[in-house]
Amino acid sequence: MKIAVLGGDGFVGWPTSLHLSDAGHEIHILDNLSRRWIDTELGVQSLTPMDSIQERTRVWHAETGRRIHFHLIDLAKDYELLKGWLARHRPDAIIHFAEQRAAPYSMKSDRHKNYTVNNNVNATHNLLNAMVELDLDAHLVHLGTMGVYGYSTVGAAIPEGYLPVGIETMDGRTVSQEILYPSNPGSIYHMTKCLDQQLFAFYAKNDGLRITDLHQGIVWGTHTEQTRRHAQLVNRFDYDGDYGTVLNRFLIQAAIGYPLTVHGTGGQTRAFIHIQDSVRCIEIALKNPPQGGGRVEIFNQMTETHRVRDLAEMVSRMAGAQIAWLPNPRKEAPENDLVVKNEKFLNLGLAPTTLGEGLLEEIVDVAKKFAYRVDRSRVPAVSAWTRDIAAKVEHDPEGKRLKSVS
Ligand code: USQ
Repeated sequence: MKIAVLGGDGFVGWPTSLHLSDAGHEIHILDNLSRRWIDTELGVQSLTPMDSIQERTRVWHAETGRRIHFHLIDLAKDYELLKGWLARHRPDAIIHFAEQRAAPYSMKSDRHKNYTVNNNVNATHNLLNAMVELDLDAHLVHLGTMGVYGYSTVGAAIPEGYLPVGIETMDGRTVSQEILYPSNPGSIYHMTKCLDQQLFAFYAKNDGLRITDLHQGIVWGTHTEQTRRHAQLVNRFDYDGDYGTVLNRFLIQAAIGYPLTVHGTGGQTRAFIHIQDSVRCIEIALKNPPQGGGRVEIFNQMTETHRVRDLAEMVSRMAGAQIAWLPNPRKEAPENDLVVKNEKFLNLGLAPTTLGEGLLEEIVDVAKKFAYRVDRSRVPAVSAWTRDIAAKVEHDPEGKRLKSVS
C-alpha cells in the first residue's frame, strides 16, 4: 500500500513509519517538524540523541534498501499544499498523528491553548475536507486517546467508542440508539481529540469517508524491532514535565537518581500500551478497514491498566528509587477505577507486551546510557491546570516543594 504518515517524525509516528516500511509498504511522511520546534521553545531535548528526519530516512535506506519519503507540510496551515500533495500521490491509506499531543503543554498558557486547538482541529478538518474534495477513497486511521472517555469511576467497563442508550419517546416507548460514549476531556489537548471525534462522525455520515479512530492509552517504552537496528534510528524519548509520560518518566527518574514524581496520592488509574504494540495495532487497524456505511470504526488501543502509585512502587522496588508525593498540578480525580474493553484488537491477533516482560529494565538501561543529556531542572511538571493550582505548584528544580519522600 502507499501510506501517508502525517506526523511521521514523532514518538509513535516514527516507529510506525519504520514498521510499515519494513512490512513492504510505500511510506510517505508528511510533517511540519513542530515537535522539534517545541523542544527548542521549551529548551529541552529528547533523552536519546535524535538525528534530522532526512538523516533518519537515509540511514533506514542504507540499512534496509527501503525508502521512506519525507515532505515538509504543515497540515493545519498549508491546506493547498496538503490538497496538492494528496491529489498527486493519492495514497491508499492515511495515518494521522499530526497533532500536538501533550496535555501539560496544552495547559501552559492561553497561547498554548490556542495553539493546540488551532493546530489539532484545523489539521484534522483540513485533511477530511481535502479527502472529500479530491474524492479520495483512502482509509484514514487516526491516533486518538483513551482520554476522550474521561477518568471518573463509572462502575462499568468502557466500551470501544459507542454506548447503546434507551431514549423514552413522547408516546411512552423506549427506542434504542447507539451514541458516541459521552466525552469528558481532562485537558485542552484531550478536548481537541473529542472535537476530532465529532468531525469524523460527520464526515463518515455525510461523505462516506472510511475512518478508524484509535483510542490509545499512555505509551511506554522507546524501542521497537526496527528502531533497535541502528543507533541513528533510535526513537525520541521525552522526560520533561510537559512531554514525558508517567511510566517513562518514572523509569528515567530512577535511572538518574531523581525521586519519582507522583502527583497527589497517585490514585489515578490509567490505560497503558507498549510502543511495540502500538505500532502493531496500527498495522492491524490498516488491515481491517471499515466497509463504509457511515460509521467510524473505534478501537481501544491499550493492553493493561495501572494505578500511578502502583507503578511508582514497582519502579522503586526494581531500581531502588525514592518516591516523592507532590501537589498535583492537574485538575483530575485524585483516585479512580478504570476497566476498559479491548477485545477488538485481541480478537484480531494482538498479543500484548505487558509490564512484566523485562522491558522496564531495558528502558532504565537506555536512560542510564544517556543520563548525561538530562537537564534535571526540566524534570518537574509545572504546567498547572488552573490559576489556583499554579499558586501552589511552582518551578522547583531543587525539589524543595516535595511534600514528602518515601
Ligand atoms: N503523573 C504523575 N507524575 C508524573 C507525570 C504524570 O503522577 O510525573 C500522572 C498525571 O497526573 C496523570 C497520569 O500520571 O494522572 C498520566 O499522565 P501522563 O502525562 O502520563 O499522560 P496524559 O497527560 O494523560 O497524556 C498521555 C499522552 C497523550 C495520550 C494520553 C493517553 O501524552 O498523548 O493521549 O497519555 S490517556 O492518558 O490514556 O488519555
